[in-house]
Amino acid sequence: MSNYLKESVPTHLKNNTFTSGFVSIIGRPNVGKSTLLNSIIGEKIVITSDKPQTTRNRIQGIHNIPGGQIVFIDTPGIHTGRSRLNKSMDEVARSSISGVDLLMLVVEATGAADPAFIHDVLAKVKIPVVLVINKVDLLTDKALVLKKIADWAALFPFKEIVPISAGRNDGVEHLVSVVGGYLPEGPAMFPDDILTDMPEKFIVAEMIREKVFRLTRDEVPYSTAVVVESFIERENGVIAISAAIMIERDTQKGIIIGSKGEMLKKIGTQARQDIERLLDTKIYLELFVKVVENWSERPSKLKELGYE
Ligand SMILES: Nc1nc2c(ncn2[C@@H]2O[C@H](COP(=O)(O)OP(=O)(O)O)[C@@H](O)[C@H]2O)c(=O)[nH]1
Ligand SMILES: [Mg+2]
Repeated sequence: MSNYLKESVPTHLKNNTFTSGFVSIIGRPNVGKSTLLNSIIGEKIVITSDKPQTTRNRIQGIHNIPGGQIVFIDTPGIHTGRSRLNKSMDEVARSSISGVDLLMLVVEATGAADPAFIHDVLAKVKIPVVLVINKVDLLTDKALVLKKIADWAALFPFKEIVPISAGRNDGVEHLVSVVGGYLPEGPAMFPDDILTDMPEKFIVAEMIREKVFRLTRDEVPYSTAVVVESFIERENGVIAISAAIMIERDTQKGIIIGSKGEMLKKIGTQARQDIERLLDTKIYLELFVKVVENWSERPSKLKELGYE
């Protein structure tokens, strides 16, 4: 058990080579995968919420370290939902297991070790897997961490087991250096000044979608998609953005708009603050609400929205 707690020296620091690789962040919904990616990148590039299934796409965050570059891939949670969108999300999550150099499997410190899940997800996996036990801040008895490590270690030959709190940015730096130690020699895959492979327009749409997830209830978040329809950089540096919030039913329109437009205003204000922080400039944000019946079941719509 104690070898899981050792400090490992990353390969690229042992010799003078450049290390690079792709690392998928996988796990059940809501365990903190997106929070962890933001914590690693040091900026909010992916959205998070206390509702499961917030993340819908595969999003890469690029992290540069001295002598190396690690591309972390955030994924939707692995689950078994029934709608077409759910299936598409599950496929995205599962396909992220192949074609990468290492898997970071994230679990919650408060949950029990889960043999069925490990078997389902890791049965055929040959690449190194690092288990990340997240949300250790929620454990009242810190000694429990050792028991959790032992329980999970009994289920699979994890290369390392690292307890962290992504929400408090605790242990994340150590986790990254541990992961870096398992990556192969190779050149940088992205320029060293970009944080993600996703276009700004996409991230902006996601920031708006996050506010809908956080501020509305019931089925509304899951019925929402956001499309940035125009993104214009003015000469004074201000960026004018116009975006459509798409929902599936007329009845949801009232919830998004709110009485006297209050909800839409709140969504706009909070999203604008995030976008301004990310793009580091002043933003004008204009939001519309559009009803597109059953978009989450329509293949052509899903494609248009980038989900399939
Ligand atoms: N207490 C605590 N909450 C966390 C931590 N990391 C994430 N969360 C919360 O867990 C919820 C799900 O996080 P998210 O990153 O969206 O999970 P994902 O579905 O796995 O991507 C959010 O409410 C986060 O704020 C942590 O280290 N400690
Ligand atoms: Mg997520």
